[in-house]
Amino acid sequence: MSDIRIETAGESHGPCGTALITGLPAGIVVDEQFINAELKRRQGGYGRGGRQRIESDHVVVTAGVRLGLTTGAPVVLQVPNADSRLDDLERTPPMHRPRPGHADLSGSLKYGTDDCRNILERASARETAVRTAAGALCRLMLRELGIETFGYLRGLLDIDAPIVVSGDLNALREQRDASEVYNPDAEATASMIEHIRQAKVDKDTIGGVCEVHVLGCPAGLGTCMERNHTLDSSLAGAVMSIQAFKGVEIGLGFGAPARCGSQVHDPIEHDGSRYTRPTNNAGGIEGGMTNGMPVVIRGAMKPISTLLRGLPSVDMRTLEAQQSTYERSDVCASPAASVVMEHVVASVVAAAVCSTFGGDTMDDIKAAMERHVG
Ligand code: EPS
Repeated sequence: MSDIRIETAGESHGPCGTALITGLPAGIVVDEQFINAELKRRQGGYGRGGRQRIESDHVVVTAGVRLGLTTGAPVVLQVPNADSRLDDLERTPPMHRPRPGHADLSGSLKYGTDDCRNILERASARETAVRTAAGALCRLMLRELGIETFGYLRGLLDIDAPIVVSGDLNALREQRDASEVYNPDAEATASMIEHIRQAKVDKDTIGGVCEVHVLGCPAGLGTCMERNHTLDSSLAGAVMSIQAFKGVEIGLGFGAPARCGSQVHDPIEHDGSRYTRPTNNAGGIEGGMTNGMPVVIRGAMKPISTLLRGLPSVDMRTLEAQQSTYERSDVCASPAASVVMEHVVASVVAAAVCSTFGGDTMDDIKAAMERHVG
């Protein structure tokens, strides 16, 4: 039984981000163009800062792939940083005034220093570039198995603009990608852009709610046997690991306790060939396992903690009250976070597929899935 694991390394202004992916089956077609297109999408979105004009993210595959196919060996992916300057003390000086909300203070206390630079470099959301690349490789695997993901920015501040994810997924993707905030709805897009523009004027920042749908999952991914391996706990843990994410919901999520059971649980029907549900309040997961309906998961991203006007803080050398340091940053990175979340979710689903149907090769997995579905 294979067990996909992804580890990353790299600093925001180091030479590159690196992902080590173990447990992938042999035979995944590694379409680098697809991975690069997703990296480009992650760089976009209204509200991004100056860094994205410097970077031109692309993947470099350095292990585990031969002649365009995974070999079953550990895969190493890298995303180079154009803005590499970690040891240049003039351009990357020590930082002593931690930003409330960032890892600066906790990390500096943990590692016994009053220079927040080491921790902020590693905590930076730049790391999500290589995590997206790893997730895109997992998506390539899922696609071959008929499993598709779709992520978008559902809302921010007072805007909640859910969309129905069904029908022609490619047409919906085109609509989403034409939006500067990655929401297919034109009216919602305009309102979100206006909020972000105003935050920029106010020297403030904005978070958002990202939603990801996974379509085509067979029933039974995940488990209820070992509680720490339920699919919902794995998904929640992975989504919460994305920088600045503070909340996760599956299906109705925090809305479920506001309703009685008869208004929550999705009736079970059978159409002669398969079980169906007229509703999907469970978000496709019951008992820690997929139930055959689309998996629907939301993540709440807090506003970026780097504010142009700073926030009340303390200089760690003198312990005097000071405004936090301003480091170049984004006003809103939630559109990009929706891309990251889509790929993080894809990695978890790919791992669940491998542990449920796993073998050494894609052919093994396909055969096991056919037996299961058929
Ligand atoms: C980030 C700070 C900014 C963002 C960065 C996340 O980087 P810089 O300090 O170089 O301007 O641009 O995000 C990315 C680089 C990226 O590719 O997403 C932070 O402090 O988390």
